[in-house]
Amino acid sequence: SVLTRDEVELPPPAIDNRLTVHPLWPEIDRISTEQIQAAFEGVGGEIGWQLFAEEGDMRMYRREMEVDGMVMDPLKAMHKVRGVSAREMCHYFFNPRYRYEWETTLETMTIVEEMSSDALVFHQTFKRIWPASQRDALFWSHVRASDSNTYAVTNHSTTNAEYPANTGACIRLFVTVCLACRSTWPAGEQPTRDNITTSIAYCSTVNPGGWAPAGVLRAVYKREYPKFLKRFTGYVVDQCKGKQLAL
Ligand code: 18C
Repeated sequence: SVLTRDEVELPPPAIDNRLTVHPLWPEIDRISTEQIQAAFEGVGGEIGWQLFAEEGDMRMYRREMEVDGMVMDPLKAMHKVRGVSAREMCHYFFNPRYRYEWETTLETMTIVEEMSSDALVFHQTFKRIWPASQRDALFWSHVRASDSNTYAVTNHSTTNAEYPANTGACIRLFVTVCLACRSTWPAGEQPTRDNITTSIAYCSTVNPGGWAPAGVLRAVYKREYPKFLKRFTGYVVDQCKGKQLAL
């Protein structure tokens, strides 16, 4: 059968060989492995995680953390989405073609490097939040399968001589994000759009990189993270409607 454009570009089921010879590979492999493992660990017994948003199956927790007066609260969110697979979720999160359609904090996005089919480097600028300076970020993004039902995207800040930090209007922020997804369906059945459920764990730590008023920052967190996760998952469900389930 003829493959559609989407099917060709779905996250590969195994690591792309081109990535494993890239100078960043050891770092990408180590951080992705750590992040994916941490994402699937619960927040239940852990001290310090406080629930700050809850809606339907979505739960968001944060841990208050300040380093030299700068807010760096780690965030952890759990969600369950019916009718889409882990691979589809990660496809829409990783592939830059869709990013402006769901990412509302974005001002500009540039692909700095295409390392392989499963790893890219991005430069992004974000909308300015008054009264702080505008922020930008430079990060690698890697999508991988852990097994046939589990896919994850990890984003982590990096450097590039052609994109130096803090030279223009923007302050460089530092980010570590992981979107880890696992699909399940009733035992003994074939997976379909009607019986598949994907559990999502989204973890994020953003270091604002320079002064930002703590109160404003925490208010932005509280508003923007739930908005992002609801909008992104809704977007993926809409995009997948009428398309064949991709496992
Ligand atoms: O993970 C997400 N998106 C990925 C693809 O873009 C990628 C992005 C990571 C960057 C996250 C940092 C975003 C900072 C945005 C600041 C400006 C927001 C403006 C909003 C106003 C309309 O991994 C989804 C990311 C969802 C982001 C939620 C917001 C997080 C807020 C963190 C604030 C820290 C910035 C400090 C700026 C100073 C503000 C006083």
